[in-house]
Amino acid sequence: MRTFARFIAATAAVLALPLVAGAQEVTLRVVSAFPESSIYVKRLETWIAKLNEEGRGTLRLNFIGGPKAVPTFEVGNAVRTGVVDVAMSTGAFYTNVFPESDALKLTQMPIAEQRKSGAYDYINRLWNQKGNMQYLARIVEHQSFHVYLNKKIDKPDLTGLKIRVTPVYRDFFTALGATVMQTAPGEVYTALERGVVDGYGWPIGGIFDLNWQERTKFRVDPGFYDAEVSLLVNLDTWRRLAPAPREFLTRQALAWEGQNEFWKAHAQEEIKRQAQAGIQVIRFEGAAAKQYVDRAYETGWAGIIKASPEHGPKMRELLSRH
Ligand code: 173
Repeated sequence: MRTFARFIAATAAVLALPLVAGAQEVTLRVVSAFPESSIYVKRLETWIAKLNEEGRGTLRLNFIGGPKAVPTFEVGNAVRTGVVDVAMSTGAFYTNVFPESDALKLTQMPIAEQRKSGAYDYINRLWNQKGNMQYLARIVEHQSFHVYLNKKIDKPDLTGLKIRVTPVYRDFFTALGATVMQTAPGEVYTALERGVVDGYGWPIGGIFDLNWQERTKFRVDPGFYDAEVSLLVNLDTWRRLAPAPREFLTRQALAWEGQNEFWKAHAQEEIKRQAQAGIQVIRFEGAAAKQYVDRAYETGWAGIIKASPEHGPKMRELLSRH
């Protein structure tokens, strides 16, 4: 009996250990909604390696993998329910959790400014309430989106073209006359190869990561919006974290977010690389260019406001250049 009591006491102590501050290293499970060959995941892995090195005894991130572990459009729900603790994703991939997520593509000021203006706090409260997520850091910005095509156009009109989309581009490309088809990034190459689509939406950087340059003839300029990729943490996990690992994770995430100037240079390199790969630029100039970009924001915000009459207008006010 005494042995049994001791066994119970010992078991309880072991189970209680992670709750005791500083008692044990905490391990969190991380997934990516982007494929493992993408530059976003390369940077994620570099960040995790450094974090694990510096976080010995405090926090460890265990990278489970990309869409083979959790499919792209399921990652948001996996974070919401706590199936995973941390995810790298973009709002367009979890509109099935709450539709406001897709508004982050429409931000017209850097994340550093959003943190100062109160926009970040508004976003994070919404992500807490509607997604059961902590919006930890935005680790991609300064990357405009573009339409890439295999058929030539000479004005902003996609009538008769089938274009691969995510929610990012749906309203804009539809307004331009396109027939749209949604796929995860991992299915773009096959869709191009089989001629199922005549083009696709993607940021200025990253088309080489899955060899799409082999199946791309044109890029349309100018770009529009600003690609957003962020780190999300399940809110229960976040609240359960002891102060030391939570502060450590916050600091590491902010340090990564602070490196977003990288994306400006990367955009320039990718433009050169696309030209070298033979991708031609279809460029709208002057008033046509302005009209094109204005149309992108108008249709983008109209979509967000329609889906969220409650938060859409406030988000537009907080996230637009005035
Ligand atoms: O898959 C996509 O085209 C998409 O929505 C996206 C969003 C952010 C970065 C890269 C792609």
